[in-house]
Amino acid sequence: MKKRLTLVVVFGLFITSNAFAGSGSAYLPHFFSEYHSSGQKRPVIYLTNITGSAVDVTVTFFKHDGTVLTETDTTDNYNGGIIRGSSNATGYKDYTAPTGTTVVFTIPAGQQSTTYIEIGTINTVHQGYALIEWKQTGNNLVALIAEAAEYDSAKNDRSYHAINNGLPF
Ligand SMILES: [Ca+2]
Repeated sequence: MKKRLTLVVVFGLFITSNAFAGSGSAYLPHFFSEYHSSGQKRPVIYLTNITGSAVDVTVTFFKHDGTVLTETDTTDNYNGGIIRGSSNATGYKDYTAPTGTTVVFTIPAGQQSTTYIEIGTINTVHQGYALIEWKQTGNNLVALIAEAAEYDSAKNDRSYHAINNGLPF
């Protein structure tokens, strides 16, 4: 009887820990980045944490051939290399991001962070799609709202596209 009770308690703890861990994901259907003699096109993803606590984020850019776009700079620099971000993201890792991902970082409660591709090699193009994933301790069903932009330096202009139809995920 005592052994059965112990099993019930352990199983109950397992269920509880899973029930209070939030996660979600959304796709950016397409990105295009280019660096040529007359300027560059730079894809930007704006992610806003709409919850009251920090959210851990992973962004993976898949190239058109299905391989993962990874940082060429050999440091976790949010302001250098081809993968970039904003200074308010904590725990920023692009060079040492887990295998199979492009960049990981944490967005503080209520804040907005950006991540973008800035190619530094002339006549280089990357295009494909991106997967945005988040996780958080707590029971929030949604945590982020997101929008993407394509910045065109030749026109000094941006075009914006809502991710997940602008709905929280
Ligand atoms: Ca970088």
